[in-house]
Amino acid sequence: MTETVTTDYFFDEKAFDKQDGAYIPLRVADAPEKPLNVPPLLKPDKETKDDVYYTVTAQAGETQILPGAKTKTWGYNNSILGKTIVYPAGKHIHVTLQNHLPELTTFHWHGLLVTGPYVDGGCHAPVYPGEAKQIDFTLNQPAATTWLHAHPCPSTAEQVWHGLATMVLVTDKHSSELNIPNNYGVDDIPVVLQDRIFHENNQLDYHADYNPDGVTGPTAMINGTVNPYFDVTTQKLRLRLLDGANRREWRLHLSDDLQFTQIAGDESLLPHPIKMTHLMITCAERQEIVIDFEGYHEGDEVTLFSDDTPLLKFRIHKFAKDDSVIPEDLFTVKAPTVDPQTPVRKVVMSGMDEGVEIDGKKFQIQRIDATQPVGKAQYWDIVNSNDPKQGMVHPFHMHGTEFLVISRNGHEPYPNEHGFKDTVGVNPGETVRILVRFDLPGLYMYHCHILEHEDGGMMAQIQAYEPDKPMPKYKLMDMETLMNAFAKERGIKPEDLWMAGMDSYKKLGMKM
Ligand SMILES: [Cu+2]
Repeated sequence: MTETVTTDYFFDEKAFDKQDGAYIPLRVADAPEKPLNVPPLLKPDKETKDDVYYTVTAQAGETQILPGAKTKTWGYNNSILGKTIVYPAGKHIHVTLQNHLPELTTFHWHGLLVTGPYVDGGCHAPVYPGEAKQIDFTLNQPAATTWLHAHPCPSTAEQVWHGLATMVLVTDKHSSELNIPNNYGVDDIPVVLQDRIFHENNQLDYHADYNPDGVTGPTAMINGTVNPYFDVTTQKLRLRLLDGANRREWRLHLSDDLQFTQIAGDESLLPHPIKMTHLMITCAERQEIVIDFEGYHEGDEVTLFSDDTPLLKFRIHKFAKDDSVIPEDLFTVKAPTVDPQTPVRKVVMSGMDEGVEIDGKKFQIQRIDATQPVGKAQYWDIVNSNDPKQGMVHPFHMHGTEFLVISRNGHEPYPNEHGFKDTVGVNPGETVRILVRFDLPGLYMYHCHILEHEDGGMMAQIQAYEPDKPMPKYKLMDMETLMNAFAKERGIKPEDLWMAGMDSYKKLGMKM
């Protein structure tokens, strides 16, 4: 086989976010370099042969991000972001969700195949301040880098901006036996890509920075660290990249145009490793890459960039020679078969700014937009109807399923899209066909993962049902209850409440 190395970003260059009005370019912060924060692993409360018990606490704190005053931030079992959670597939997992924040939140397991709308932690599953909830589940899915983030409507964007996002690693026997780096914190590290604006005294001010097309900031923050470096002590290093930004896409490449290898996407390893020099990641996507520092020596430095902005520096130390080869066969995708009678479902993401919609409608918390029988695969055509000249890439995300990317405008998907995914960037004017099967009955959300678009109504809900059983009725949240709770928690009248997504409905004269 001839070796192919991809040297472009796959995506249509004209659709990159640079052209959009909301876009703020990155620049290097005036702050000293600091070691990359590698979050510790969350320790289980208890573990037996078949069961694991965890407590996940959403809490407020202060974090030294920039020199001077600490920044008020939120996190999970930590002042910002969180501890990294490990869920072994097949074990019965029990989680206590505690809310020590001053306001309600939800705990959304982005990428876990768990039932909605409650365990999944979307907007129907609030945990109020001072309260705790218990959930439990068993994961039947391949090893993957997933994540936990807040998902309360219409305040997902603001709560994530404050820091509520952390990595959740699903592990299994197959992936742990492969010859790829998996020593957490040493040769296998999380890299959460985010950007922020810091105001007076290094504080965040989401309301001041609000933009309906997504909030960006000039300062890159990696795992909560500004101007980070990582001490490399092994020849090979695995990065678990997560675009945890509210709206920014990242166009990643290394100094010296150093080649790297992508081994995994959102929901699984890739069937085969893909060699590349450039990689674009859109909101909420995960890409795992392995960098080989062969040829570099103690004292050298390799830099990860987005466009021209350095994000993370790798300081090379002495390492043992590593001749291991990444296996050519990483993962076998078992694609579900589609009954030829099943029609193709079309989903249209339209609009920008306050006008964003799915299928011509804004999200309504009590409206179920679609149904699909459990176990029955269906093609979905995801259309981004934005003008190809001025539109945005909308990252389309689904809860409760892992899908396969079948085609882009009728052509082969990008080479690094052949594993299971839960989020796919759709170029303006493009139709992406995906293959969707739900294995668990429940109510699930699907939406654009630009968080301000999601809060602003570019979101819908689908009920996956068991065809031979009566349709379950779920107890759904209503906006009035949520708004009254937020107002009470903030000590203000409901009519004085400002929440990001509200603006988009108000501007169009609509009720949430
Ligand atoms: Cu969008």
